[in-house]
Amino acid sequence: MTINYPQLSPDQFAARRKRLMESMPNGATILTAGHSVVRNHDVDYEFRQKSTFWYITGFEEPDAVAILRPGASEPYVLFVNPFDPAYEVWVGTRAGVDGVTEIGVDKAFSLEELDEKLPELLEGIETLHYSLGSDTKMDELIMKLTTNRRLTGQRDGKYIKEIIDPEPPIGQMRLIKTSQEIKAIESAIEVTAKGFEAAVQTAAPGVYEYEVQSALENEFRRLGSIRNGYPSIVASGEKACILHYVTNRRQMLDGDLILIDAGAEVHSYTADITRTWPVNGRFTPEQQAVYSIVLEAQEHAIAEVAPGVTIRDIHNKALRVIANGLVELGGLHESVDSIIEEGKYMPFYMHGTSHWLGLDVHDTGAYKQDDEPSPLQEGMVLTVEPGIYFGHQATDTPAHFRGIGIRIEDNVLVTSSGALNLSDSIPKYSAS
Ligand SMILES: [Mn+2]
Repeated sequence: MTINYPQLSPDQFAARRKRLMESMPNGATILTAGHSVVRNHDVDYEFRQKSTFWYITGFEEPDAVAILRPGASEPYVLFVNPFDPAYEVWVGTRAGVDGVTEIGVDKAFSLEELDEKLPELLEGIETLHYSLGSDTKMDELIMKLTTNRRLTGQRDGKYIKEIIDPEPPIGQMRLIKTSQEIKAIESAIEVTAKGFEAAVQTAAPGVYEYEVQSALENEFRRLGSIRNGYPSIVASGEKACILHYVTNRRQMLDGDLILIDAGAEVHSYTADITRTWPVNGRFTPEQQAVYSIVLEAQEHAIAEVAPGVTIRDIHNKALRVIANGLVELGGLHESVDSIIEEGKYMPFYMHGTSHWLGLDVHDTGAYKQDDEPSPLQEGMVLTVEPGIYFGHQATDTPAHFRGIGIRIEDNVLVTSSGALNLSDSIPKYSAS
């Protein structure tokens, strides 16, 4: 059973390029694709396109270079790996120069022509929108171009006056999701939900974490998610206190909790879901007490999400419940206000409550504007994921809480009037 999730339509990408060119009308924008990376000997890591490049081009192949020149007769130029009969036999098909004209490119070239064509395409242009340092080969070409233009500029008066990083403004564009993007995220969450169902079925005392990971990700693949949005965290017992634990090799014991933080990727958009539950189906009183606090913190934080509210407001809601809970549990002894003001909760809750979600699990887009937290707007998608961890760093923990790590995470869409928890249907253990 494969679910057919709607692809983003080509006009989405065309609209993004139009917006990009309208917002950067002077000069040219240069965006580079990712490159294959060697894993070992002659084996590469699985390639996944750079998110920003994909966002603007929708092109999945490595090494490509996109040049956007507002006002030019051929504003959208794409350099791609050429058709290669040997590659076709060994690896598979490539779009090639002819193939990409079908995806809205005004003019395509082979990458073999990049060195020669780049100065021609940028002739007379004095402003470059390019992320210096993002691509070694392109960095060199830009340096060479800048140097040459400084010399020829003596004759024609034109030189590269400025190089502006386009990544932050594109990041701001990526923050507000269209209905098609929201649909892709919802599809990713739908697949992730099925994965968690299988994981709950599989987790039990004696089972290894990787077996649960296998059940989870088997559902992802079976339902058409070709890859994860990030490596699955399948952490049992005290491993749950390691925030980005991906070793996933421990054998689960009776009485353990298991924490899974995972997300299927659908059309390059990812879910980011965390659930924590007892592997034998029953909380100990200590686990129950901690879990109840985290769940309450999460409910308070989700209820806070609305246009105009900031991620700091959401974090503060969660923090207050957690600080209060840590006092009740006996982990901390000061007043809730001083725990928050002096950051005494940090050994137990050392991460933020929310981050942006989209093409990247920690999606781009600024969290602050002019030193103030950015107010949420309709169309933003963020996580809400409080946790409490009694790991090695929490030295004053009462002994019976040692090794307990709990996080609960949902993906929330900001709507015109409030918020929609997109992952509400993924079951949570209730607090009582
Ligand atoms: Mn997250």
